[in-house]
Order: sequence, then C-alpha cells, then structure tokens
Amino acid sequence: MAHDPLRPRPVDDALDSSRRFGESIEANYAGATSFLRRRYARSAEGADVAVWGVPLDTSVSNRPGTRFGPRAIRDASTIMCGDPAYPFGFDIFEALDVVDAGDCSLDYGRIDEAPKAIEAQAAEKLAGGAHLLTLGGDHFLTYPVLKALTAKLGRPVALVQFDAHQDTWDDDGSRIDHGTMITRAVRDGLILPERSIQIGIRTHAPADYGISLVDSLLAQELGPLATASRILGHVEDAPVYVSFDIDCLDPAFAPGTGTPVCGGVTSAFAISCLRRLGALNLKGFDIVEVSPPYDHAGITALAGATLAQVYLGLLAERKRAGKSIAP
Ligand SMILES: [Mn+2]
Repeated sequence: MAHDPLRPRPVDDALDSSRRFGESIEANYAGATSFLRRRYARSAEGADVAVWGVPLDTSVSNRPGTRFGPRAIRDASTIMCGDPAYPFGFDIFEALDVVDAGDCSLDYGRIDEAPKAIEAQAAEKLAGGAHLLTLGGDHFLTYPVLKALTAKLGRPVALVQFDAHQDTWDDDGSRIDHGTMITRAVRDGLILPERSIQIGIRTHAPADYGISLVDSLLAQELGPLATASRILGHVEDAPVYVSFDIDCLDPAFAPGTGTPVCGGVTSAFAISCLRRLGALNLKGFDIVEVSPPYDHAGITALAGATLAQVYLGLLAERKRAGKSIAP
C-alpha cells in the first residue's frame, strides 16, 4: 500500500494509541513488533479483538521452546503488514479494532499456578468484551482459556482442533500436560464432543470421547474445500473455539514445533480450509506449539502468524456483515 505523502507518518503504530483502525504504514523491518502492528494495550476494554501471548512451554512431552512462540509470531507478522490481507482483499483493520495486549504474566518458578493465572488473565480480557486470539505457548493453554471462555459464555463450545494429535491421553484432573487437556476439557463439560471435530490427526490416542475426526490422510484425499464442508456440517450453529496446533502442518511447513509428525497438510491447505470457516459462530482462536529454537528461516512462525491473520479476516468479514463477534 503506497504511503499518502499528505498524511503524517506515525513514528510507530504499535505505540500510537490514537490509531485504533487502519493498516500500518511502518516499515516491515523496523519498529516495535506488536502483532500485525496493532497498538499495545494491556487493557483490551472496548476493543473488538485482543491478541495476547501465553509463553508457557513446561507441559510438553518432548521438545520445549514455545515460550518464545508469541514473540516469534509477532516478529513474523510484521512482514505481512502494509497490503490488504490475502485473500480478503480489504484492510481488515478498517473493520476491526485489534489490540496487542501483551503476554500472560507467568511465574516460571510456580508452574502449578500457571493454569489459574492463564484462566484469570483470559477472563479479564473477555470481561472487557474482546474476542480473544491467543498466541502460544504449548497446547495446554487451550484448557484454561476454554475455562475462561465458557464461563463468560455460560455454555460449552464446539471445538475445531487442527492438530497431529488428539490430546486425549488419560488425566486424573490435575495434570499440566499438552497431551491430556482435551480429556480435561471434555470431563469438565467445556466442550460439546458431539459438535467438535479434529482435523489432521496422524497419531493414535486412547480415546476420542465422541469427537469427530478427519485424519490427515482423509483430509488430503478430501482436499481443503470438502474438509471445511465437513467441519461446517458437523459444528452447525454451535459457538466455536478454533484451536490450531501448528504441528497439524507437515514438518516441511512447520519444523519449529515440539512434537513434529510426518504426513501433515501443507500451509496452503490449512489457509484454504480455515478461510472457508467464516460461517461458523466463532468465539475464540489460538495458534499453539510454535517453537522458534527448532524453526528454520522463521517459516513456522510465519505460518502461525498467517493463520492468525486469516482468522482475523474471518472476524472482519463477519463484523462487516453485521454479525456479532463478541464472546
Ligand atoms: Mn499436536
């Protein structure tokens, strides 16, 4: 997008709290790296969407490093600023007031307090009326975020989970574990198993709890369009939380993650499929398991930032169509 020479150029959009709407005109390579150059605001009061990071990586079963995920995703997102977001073709920030609310405050020496801290800080942002978009962090964070969201909604949600793993391993109700949080979410009644669906699975787990599954082989045989149709048909009009584990993508497209599994979908598949989900009653989104220490050339963080931007595009389209995006 060409800069209008008659319009004053802000020093840095992330730091200019007076600019609530509009695309950034900051140089891609410079400035403060808020997510997509949105203004920083610890309080999300009054904003349409609060993007925040949860730099937790202590519940992984294999490689750590996702505590650096939010920062890497923000950094990667700056290259995507300046032009209308593909494939939406309009400035999504003319429609949406999005703030970067910083990161969840966690004490690395008190890991047992992390679930409560994440839930309380998510609840605080939701209370201000903002739609929550969470940058992980390992996948455990979905559980406390779902607790806060379902408390706010007063009802459970359908889960649409893109992942190589079902995350349904057994749990006595107290584990802080990125492979068991779906078990906890089902047992706590946070999600509606009969309306939930997992996409891209290519590992075996002991239970499905009645959650529908389109494994990675089937998803690729169906293609992104038919996969999206299955999701839309299964979820129907239930309120939806979309959780995107970056390891849903093949390691060729997302090497920077803790538990990579060969045979995943491409980033193009994921973008196409997610882009078709705008008819869902969207209530929240996370992108998790981006682990920069294992990344190469930042491609995993870029994939994460792009998928989060596609989700924002869906919200912008919904808002433009007069549909509510409030949680
Ligand atoms: Mn996974």
